[in-house]
Amino acid sequence: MAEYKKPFGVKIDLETGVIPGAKKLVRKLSDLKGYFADENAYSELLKDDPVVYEVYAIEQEEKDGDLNFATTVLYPGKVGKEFFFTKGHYHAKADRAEVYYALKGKGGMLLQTPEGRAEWIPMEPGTVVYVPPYWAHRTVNTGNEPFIFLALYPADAGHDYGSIKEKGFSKLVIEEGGEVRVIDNPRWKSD
Ligand code: S6P
Ligand code: ZN
Repeated sequence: MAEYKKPFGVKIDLETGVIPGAKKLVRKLSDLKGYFADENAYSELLKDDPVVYEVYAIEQEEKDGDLNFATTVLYPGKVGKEFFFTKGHYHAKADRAEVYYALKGKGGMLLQTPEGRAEWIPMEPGTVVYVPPYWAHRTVNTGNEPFIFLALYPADAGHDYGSIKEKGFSKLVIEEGGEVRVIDNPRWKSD
């Protein structure tokens, strides 16, 4: 017989992104060593070691069929010309998809196949992004206030950070002349 969990509702604070009762994770600049293109700018900013993003997650046991959800509060800032971003990951179960819903601020999502084919999707409050199976995904704050969004993902998706940590994305999201630009990553090498 099925085991019935108790349904529940929670209210996301739409100003701060906080989900009451959620597990909180904090990522500071020091947790993102090697991720940004401009290493001198990174070292300089590391003296302050700002918080880059926080995640509030309500997660279930890693079982097929169940769902997790989490908000992310991605702070505004840049390392050199490159906007603050989340680490980015594939799912450990690579065929697991995900949906994002933007709540506050301005940003976008960089997605990439393992071969390095990239897509950039701008996001503002109300934007829903479908992350298909097999695509790595990273969010980027291109605005001046916290960029807050909700993510819904299978409970058994897991995270695979390794390849993005090593190789990054094939594109960088930078500010140039007051504009948001998506450019080729000069350090990107396909296998
Ligand atoms: C989980 C989902 C998000 C991210 C969060 C932080 O599948 O995609 O909740 O975990 O935005 O990003 P990252 O890349 O550090 O996990
Ligand atoms: Zn994910």
